[in-house]
Amino acid sequence: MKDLLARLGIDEISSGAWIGSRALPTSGAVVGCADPSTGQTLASVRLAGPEQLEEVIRASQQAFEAWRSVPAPKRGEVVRQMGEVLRAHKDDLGRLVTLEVGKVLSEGLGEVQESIDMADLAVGMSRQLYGLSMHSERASHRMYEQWHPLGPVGVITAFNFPNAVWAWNTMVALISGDSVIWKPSIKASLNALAMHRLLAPVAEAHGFPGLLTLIMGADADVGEALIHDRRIPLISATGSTRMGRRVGQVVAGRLGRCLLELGGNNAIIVHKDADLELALRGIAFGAVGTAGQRCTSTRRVMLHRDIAEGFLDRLVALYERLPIGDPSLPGTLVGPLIDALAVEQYREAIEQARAQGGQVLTGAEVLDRPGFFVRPTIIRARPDMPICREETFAPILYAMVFDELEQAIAWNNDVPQGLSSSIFTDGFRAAERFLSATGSDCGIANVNIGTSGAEIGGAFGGEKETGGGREAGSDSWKAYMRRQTCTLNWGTDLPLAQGVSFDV
Ligand code: UN1
Repeated sequence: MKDLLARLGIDEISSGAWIGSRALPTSGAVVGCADPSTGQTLASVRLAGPEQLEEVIRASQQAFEAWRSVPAPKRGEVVRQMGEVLRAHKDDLGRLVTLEVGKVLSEGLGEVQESIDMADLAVGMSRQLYGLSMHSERASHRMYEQWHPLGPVGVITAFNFPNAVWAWNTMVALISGDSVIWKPSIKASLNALAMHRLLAPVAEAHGFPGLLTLIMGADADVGEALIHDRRIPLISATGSTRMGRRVGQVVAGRLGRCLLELGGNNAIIVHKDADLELALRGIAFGAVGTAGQRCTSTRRVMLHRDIAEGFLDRLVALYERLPIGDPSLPGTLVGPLIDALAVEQYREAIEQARAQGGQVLTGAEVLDRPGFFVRPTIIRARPDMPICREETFAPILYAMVFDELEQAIAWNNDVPQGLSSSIFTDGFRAAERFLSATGSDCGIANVNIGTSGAEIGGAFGGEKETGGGREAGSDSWKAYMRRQTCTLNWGTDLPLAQGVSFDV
């Protein structure tokens, strides 16, 4: 463990503020970063305050002013080199994800792969920042739109994807010509430090030390100052709906832009004609993978009455066989929750579910061992139970039984969140019904695939209280750029649009 941290440049106490490879002196509280499998402190960070943030914003702005004039494909080349650095360190970075946030190793490595994929995708995008051209209504006029760099982007990330969610934003922001200020979750500081210390030197080697900056500090001062700052035209925030609501309100108050990726309450519908083997595996990965701590984790499952009871028995049996334990060991499928607070929230949600009439079918147990391990839980529930409308970041699955597909679709949509959704069916009609305009209201809708584990090529995000943002693939790059509509007159007359005459 010590070797791993040393290889990744993580000291016993690191600064909480970085401009390129330069650590700023900080004087805030020293916060320990713990291994959730043992509760032991791995290393610490001395938090930054508003003064360091000011320095970081200035450096970021300065970097932006030069970087925006670098041709986009050349910016792509810098991002390509970052991808190469990630490839070379994939194993160490994946292990660090496992060590600090408790993902099983295959998921830790998968997360770094997601960042590598983002770098590759962004390199391609850097040659495709296309605009449209339109026909002007005026003779000898041409109209088109083009996309320009936006400015320093504030990227706020959550603990659960401490590597990839930053990459979704940063790789695309960089090829778009923006600089990036990263404010990670304090619960995943070491991952942020490792990524920053590996990739900032790549930008620095090209003459842009302020292109990547990192600030770790308390939400009350550093976080608030960051979202209020008018020099930062875009804040991209991933995390709880409560956090996103605050960010959204503050940024809207200064008429800035927000890209929000917030809570989910994702459901899988298992229709009577489903391939039940696939459904079992899809639900298990969705509900139990990452110990239920993905925004895309499956939280609700709706089973057609014809298959419900037999299917639930099999699901319970599968849950009871799941290997729980040290996430770095091969074979483990369920690692720990992130911290004691998460365990408390798991306990509370189960208590509320019981009080609201839910029946625990399996799980509902905090393991008596060091670290923050809990047993994946299935609760027979009714869709109108208030707890089923909330996102609890833990492996708790609410199971409901439906008679008609219409009912299941209505339940799928009847929650405040709108991130991901799935149906398992071999029926063309049911699948298309689910995907139709009056079907799932979520940003992601899958057939015969679980709710989590999206590929980066698509635009990722959701509706309603999930915040409406779209990140990663497709045309998500547009959020990181400003659109300019240009009309050019190459004639010798000055006709006005809409037939207006103004003869002077
Ligand atoms: C998140 O939990 O914030 O689709 C992101 C998935 C991952 C991303 C999850 N690719 O589950």
